[in-house]
Amino acid sequence: MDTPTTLSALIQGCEAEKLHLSGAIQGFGAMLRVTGTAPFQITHASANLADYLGIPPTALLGQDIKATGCLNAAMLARLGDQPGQSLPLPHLNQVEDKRVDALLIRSPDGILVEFENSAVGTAPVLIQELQRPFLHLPYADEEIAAYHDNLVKAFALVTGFDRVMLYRFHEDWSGEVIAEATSDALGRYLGLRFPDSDIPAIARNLYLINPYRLIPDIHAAAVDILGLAADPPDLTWSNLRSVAPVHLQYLTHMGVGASFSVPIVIAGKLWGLLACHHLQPRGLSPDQRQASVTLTRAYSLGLTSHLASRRLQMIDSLDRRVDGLLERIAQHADPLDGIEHAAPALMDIVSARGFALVINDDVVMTADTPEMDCMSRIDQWFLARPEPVLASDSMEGLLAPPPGEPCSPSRGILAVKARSPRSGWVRFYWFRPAEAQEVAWAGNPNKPTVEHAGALMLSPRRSFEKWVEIKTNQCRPWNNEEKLTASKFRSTLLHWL
Ligand code: BLA
Repeated sequence: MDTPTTLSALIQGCEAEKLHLSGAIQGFGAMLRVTGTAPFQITHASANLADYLGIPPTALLGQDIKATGCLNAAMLARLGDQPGQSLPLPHLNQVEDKRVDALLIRSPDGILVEFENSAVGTAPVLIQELQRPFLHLPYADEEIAAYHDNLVKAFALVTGFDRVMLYRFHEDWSGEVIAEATSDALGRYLGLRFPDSDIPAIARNLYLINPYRLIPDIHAAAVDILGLAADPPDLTWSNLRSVAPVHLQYLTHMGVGASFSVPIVIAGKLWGLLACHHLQPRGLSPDQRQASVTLTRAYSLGLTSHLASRRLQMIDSLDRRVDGLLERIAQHADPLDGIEHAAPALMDIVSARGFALVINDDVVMTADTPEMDCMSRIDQWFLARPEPVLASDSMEGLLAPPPGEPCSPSRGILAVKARSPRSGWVRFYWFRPAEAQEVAWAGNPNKPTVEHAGALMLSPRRSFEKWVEIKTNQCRPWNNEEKLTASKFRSTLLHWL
């Protein structure tokens, strides 16, 4: 294979990593893989099995499940047959007075059996009490910050981790810490941004399947899974799956000893994460993990209701504003005349600083717009594009910009076209000038590489200190509400044309 020479090639390589076929687990448990139907044969066993069952893995490979001494076919037969379904079997007898919890997990290629030492002496989590703040659904925007804070505080109580962060994904999959519970002595990540490559798509996709990811000791050696055949078992649904080395390096650079994260999924999409760090190694009992997942689900219900009501309010006010505006324009006998009069209001609805309307070869331009020659090139180009609504924070940032010399490259554009039976395509353009944008990153996001023996290698950045990027070649980003306004403007316009 060629050695990758660019950052994007390196990241692509990382995205191709098969996390679920690592062939190893973390040492806070042991694992067996058995074939899916009775008689259940053990095909794989982790090298540390003796620490949990008192039996070496080689003594079990190829044997029937009852050779474990604590599991039998009837227990395994109770497991559901959909991939990902699981069945806990707590407190199985092990050697002498020690006990293990087993978890059966249905996998596409068999059943995974995960063993962990039963938690002893841990106080039960008082979930009712902790859940109470989430029964009060946040409605107003002012309430939402407190709602986020309640979650990180409840997590800190349940997990005892040194730092609990609520991490929210942006549209481009970079993310931002929007609430944090930690002590000042540790420094804060609150308000800082992290690039999308910190949590690649392969890792994000696993969050849609698994309710949490626990890494109790980042320095613990991974434990190999031994098998009758060489093919590794599918660990997609495993809680014990070993950790990608690049991520262990990342956590080392952050000074973390243990990590625990729980996804927040809204309408089937990953919205954010609870990311918890402990400086020393730290495990969590099944009770603590379950309580964390339950709290996150309660919180997600309130968050969903808040987001839905905000969206409804927004659509409602947007409807009224767009209708009002088009009515004003229609009062004029000549719509072009009407547009000229309504131009300030037209710019206002999406906070633009320039506006242009093109019907056939007639152009009306107001305030801060590109030069006429540039405008007509942009117009020709947009006419040929398939999308009826287009938004970009810079002309340069467009996927397929107008051909030829770039004109007005750093100006932001929001464009809409609608077909009129009489005049053909009617094109509306809103513009915003470039404006310096500050983004406070946790470390320089452009530095995830090192050179080693002349080759470029991916290595998570070493510093997570605040690093401010100043973007000068784009406008203040068009937000969702403004993009929706443009779409709404177009659909209302279609009724009028
Ligand atoms: C996984 N990266 C992760 C995970 C998190 C982060 C939360 C899930 C595993 C876990 O819970 O620890 C990132 N953690 C963060 C971020 C914060 C945090 C952003 O606390 C901020 C508050 N990582 C890199 C690079 C690559 C990479 C350059 O920095 C490669 C392109 C990969 N990250 C990477 C991989 C995983 C990962 C492969 C999956 C690890 C696994 O599950 O085995």
